[in-house]
Amino acid sequence: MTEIILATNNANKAREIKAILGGRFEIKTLAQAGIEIDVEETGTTFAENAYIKAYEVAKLTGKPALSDDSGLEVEALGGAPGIYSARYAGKEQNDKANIKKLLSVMEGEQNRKARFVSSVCLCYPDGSFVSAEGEVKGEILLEERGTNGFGYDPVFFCYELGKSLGEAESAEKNLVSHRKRALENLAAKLGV
Ligand code: ITT
Repeated sequence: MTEIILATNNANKAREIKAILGGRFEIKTLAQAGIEIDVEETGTTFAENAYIKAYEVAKLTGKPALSDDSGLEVEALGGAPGIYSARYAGKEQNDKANIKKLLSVMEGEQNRKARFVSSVCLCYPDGSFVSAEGEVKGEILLEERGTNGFGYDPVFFCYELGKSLGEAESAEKNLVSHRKRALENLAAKLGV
């Protein structure tokens, strides 16, 4: 199996990516590769940021690196928080504060349609890459439901599951999630 390094500092993402692709690649985290790095996300799209993160780690390790840049797009907010999802309530990444801000900004809003987007990128040390995207549609709830998952999962009602992603077991989430779809699209392009 090809060894790839996961270019993420988000342990929840790493867990999900391993559950989805673990049988198809030998996956190592940054820590397992002995690397400490926090790449600045200077891109203007999910795809650009995914490439920036994966290329940096591929260059450093000399091995193929896989990244995920993802976020929540809320229709009534013109797609916000989008690429700023992790830092919506400020630079210190904090899921609780992000949810609190989102619920307050959405107070009284009737249109609660939203989607999660994931852009994944497998980049090689020479800078060549394969990338793919996935999405899952739903609505922003009025309050948190469930404690599973991470990020905005407790306030995202997933149409396909008929429950919030905070109420879904990880195996259920991994059947329909934006990340699952992006990774399967990537795997199809790679023929694995
Ligand atoms: P890395 O850049 O190190 O991978 P990060 O958490 O900073 O970690 P992103 O910049 O891609 O990653 O931000 C993703 C944010 O979008 C994440 O922190 C959540 O707030 C939100 N998000 C993405 N996927 C999610 C999911 O499956 N469930 C809930 N929230 C999610």
